[in-house]
Amino acid sequence: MKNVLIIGSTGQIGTELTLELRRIYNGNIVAGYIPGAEPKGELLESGPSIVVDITQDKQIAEAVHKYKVDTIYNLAALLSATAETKPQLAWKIGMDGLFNVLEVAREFGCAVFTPSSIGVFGNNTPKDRTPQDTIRSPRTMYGVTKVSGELLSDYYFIRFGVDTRSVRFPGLISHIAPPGGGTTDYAVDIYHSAAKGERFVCPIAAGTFMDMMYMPDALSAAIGLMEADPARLIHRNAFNVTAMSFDPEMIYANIRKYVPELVMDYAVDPLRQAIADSWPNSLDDSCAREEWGWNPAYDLDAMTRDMLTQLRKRG
Ligand code: AKB
Repeated sequence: MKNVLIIGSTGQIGTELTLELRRIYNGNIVAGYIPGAEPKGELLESGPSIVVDITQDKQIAEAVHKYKVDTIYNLAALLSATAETKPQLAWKIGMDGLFNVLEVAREFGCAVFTPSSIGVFGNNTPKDRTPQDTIRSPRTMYGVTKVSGELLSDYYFIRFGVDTRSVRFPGLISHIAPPGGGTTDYAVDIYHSAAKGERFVCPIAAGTFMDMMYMPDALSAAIGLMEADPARLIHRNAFNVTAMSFDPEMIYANIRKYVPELVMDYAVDPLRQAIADSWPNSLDDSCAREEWGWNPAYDLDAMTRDMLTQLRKRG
């Protein structure tokens, strides 16, 4: 029996993670949301929900106390491109919010999962098969908050024994909730264009490789790490994880196997391109594989087939 609070339960990861946790555990799986982003449909009907603004420490503490929460999934964040346009808000949510979560976790003895990102890496990080332990000096506010978040989470583990764990997610691709404001969003948008029979205008230049992952694998990473035997964990905040690496031409060619009429043009967005250029081409995720058995199920082709099937079903 687990009692879990998901902060940011109506976002890209939270929408699916909350439902998946409700399928697995029979405790309270509580959907935390901010006013204006209320849960709807199955997410609303399948379990409890409560207003939790991550910048309000009392709201987090009240939810944890009320539902006897033992694990917090902290999914509140602005993605990379949005964070560059609102850096102050990105810090407030990413860092002040994380501090609030960690303090509540310390007080109530909760484990905490906070996603990190390939955004922790910067221009001077090795680009290919980027190692687990390497230079992390990003020049984006998103990256700065993610590196600081990794350090703060490790600090709370070492200093206070709070069971903090994290993965560095690559671009996440899903047919359910949209990402909104990320650098890797093009890899979601192209599937929507393909399924609707529309021309796709790509904001990222050909030849720009980034790591990516299909949402079912992202859920299994988040849950698998939180279920892992702590005695096996040499690292905690945060593990490199990846499932595939591609550039716009590769995903376009793969989708055209199933939608030959898809047309793609480029209109490169300088902000997103600069961020993408500073991120790795591909990650080495061998530590996650060795320490807790990370093993993704979807490659590019399997993801394409499932994305197109799901989007077509919806019409
Ligand atoms: C983004 O593009 O900002 C995110 C990420 C890779 O962290 N999808």
